[in-house]
Amino acid sequence: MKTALITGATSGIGKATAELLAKNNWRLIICGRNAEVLSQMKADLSVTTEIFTLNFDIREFSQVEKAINLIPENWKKIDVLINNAGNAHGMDSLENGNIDDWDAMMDGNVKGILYISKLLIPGMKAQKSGHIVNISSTAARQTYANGVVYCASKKAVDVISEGMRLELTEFGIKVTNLQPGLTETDFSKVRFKGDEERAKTVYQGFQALKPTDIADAISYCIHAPKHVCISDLTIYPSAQAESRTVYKNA
Ligand code: 8X3
Repeated sequence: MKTALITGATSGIGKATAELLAKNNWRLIICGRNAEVLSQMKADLSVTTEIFTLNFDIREFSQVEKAINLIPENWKKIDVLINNAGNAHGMDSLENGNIDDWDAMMDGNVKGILYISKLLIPGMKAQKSGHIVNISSTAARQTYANGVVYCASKKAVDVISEGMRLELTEFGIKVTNLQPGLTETDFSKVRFKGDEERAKTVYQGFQALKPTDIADAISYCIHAPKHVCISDLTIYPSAQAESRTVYKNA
């Protein structure tokens, strides 16, 4: 039975991925900031598989380190790390940008991936196998006005994925960089600080991706044969060609 560690597992793409992998017989270490949701998920998913939960904020290295140190011996062989945690905060021009929003995006989307990967890579290298799946975004492919810092944080994920591949391929570790387009989760609600009406406008008039669509893609990548590495994967809703138009009036 293989083990996957999923960050940001309590909602959206992370939760859908945990649910799918649990069904497919993976043991899961599910991580997130919401202790209540984590324990509910543990109760629900333990019916089908073994679940270990880690409650921490990925933006704080000391918390990440403390959490990783809590992983028991019999859970230490991690086959797949899914770096899913991340969010957009605010939608502003650079001159009007909120510094706390910028810090939250850089700390969560960029440094969070670095922190947890730094701590788990040694184990993967020692076992000479592993797979790291980094959830980037189509925002890394095309910058849009008023989302520049978010786009930059996701561009950084692309670069980190490429760098990981350069450093880890020789150790039998695969790296997948996955760029989802508009996916209907709490993403826009968080970006617009709880403004549900504004969040809904982003997904109006077309069928956005569902978190389960991305979970399916992650599952495809991590179930590929040993000699196959899906290195980069971009997924748009069929109705989306780019993001600039979508966010022009958001
Ligand atoms: C999510 C995709 O286009 O909303 O990262 O930035 S987009």
